[in-house]
Amino acid sequence: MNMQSGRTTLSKFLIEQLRGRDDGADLGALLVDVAAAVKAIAAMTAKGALGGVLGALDARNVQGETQKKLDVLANDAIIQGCEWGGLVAGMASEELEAPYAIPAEFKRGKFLLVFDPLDGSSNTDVNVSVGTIFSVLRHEPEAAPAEADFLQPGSRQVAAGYAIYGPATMLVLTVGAGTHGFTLDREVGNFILTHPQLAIPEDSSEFAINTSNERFWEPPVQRYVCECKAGRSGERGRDFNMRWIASMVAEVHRILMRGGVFLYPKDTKDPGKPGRLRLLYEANPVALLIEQAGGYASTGRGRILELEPGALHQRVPVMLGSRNEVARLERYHAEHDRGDDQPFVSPLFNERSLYRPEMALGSGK
Ligand code: AFP
Repeated sequence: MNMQSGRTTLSKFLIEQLRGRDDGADLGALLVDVAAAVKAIAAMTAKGALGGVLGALDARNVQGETQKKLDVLANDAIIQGCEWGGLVAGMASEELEAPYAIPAEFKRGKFLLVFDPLDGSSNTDVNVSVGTIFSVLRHEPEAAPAEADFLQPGSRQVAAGYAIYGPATMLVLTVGAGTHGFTLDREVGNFILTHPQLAIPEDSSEFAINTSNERFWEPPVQRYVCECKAGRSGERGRDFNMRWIASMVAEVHRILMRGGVFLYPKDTKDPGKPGRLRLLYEANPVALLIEQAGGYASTGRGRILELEPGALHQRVPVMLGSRNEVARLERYHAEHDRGDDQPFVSPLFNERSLYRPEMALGSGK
């Protein structure tokens, strides 16, 4: 397969990568439709305040989160770009409580498209990189899909990807044969292959987590982060760097470019939530991209891609990136669950502080 970085367009790449697959032509056509919607979203985000699309709506989405104007516009761009081509049987979005049924005027296809139209949207008003995350599943039956048809484990994705609207707009995707990055040539309007076959280093000294939640984390996460902060003076014997952009797509992109680990663990701040990130349209697609690039994606207690979804907007704990760092996190969780870990008390709970483990582990106050 002749893939020239800097020359190969997305369409040519998909023709080559999907040649010979029984669903190849339709899958490629769907990804081209998604890429077209991404270009429309890129144009909207690039206008910033000049486009009149910043700010929040007086509305909340199914997650109970304030909806940004761009959340809705990005959602509509994907729906309108992908509903008519006879390639999808149905769609599901972070912004829609129930799955989107393809209007009767359009033919249904054999794929389900699941997406977060604008991840990191709390950053749009402060001009920080945001993204679109998408996942493609199969739906063979002729009948319109029910919600249960979307509840497939991430290992059954036939494609996954994200767009990152940063200084450059990039599309990063996998069709099951590696993870590859494309950069939008704005003058021509083409996505050009610039980062073929991305590979994540097995080791890293860079972690990303919202440390303001530290007192609410489970002990194995507190232990891991505490050791990273202790640097060369502690267990790890080397210094670590920390990043937090509050836009998962940007964190994942950095990890695909240079390694690292991203954590959004479950915390006791809201005991009813097993995590912040949604399984079907955030965790699963990025988990596939990370693992296709040689990394690993876990809940801390198991591989994300093997989870059987129980609900469309289900949340999960997410720890992903450099394989050896995520394996260490799983080991810490296993030791904790077996009661083998030393009674780890984070420095947060030392004699001088107001916090005691019984406060943090139980009530979360
Ligand atoms: P928004 O889309 O509501 O901005 O949430 C983004 C996100 O789901 C993920 O992209 C970030 O990593 C995470 O939330 C940021 O969470 P914090 O607000 O706790 O930093």
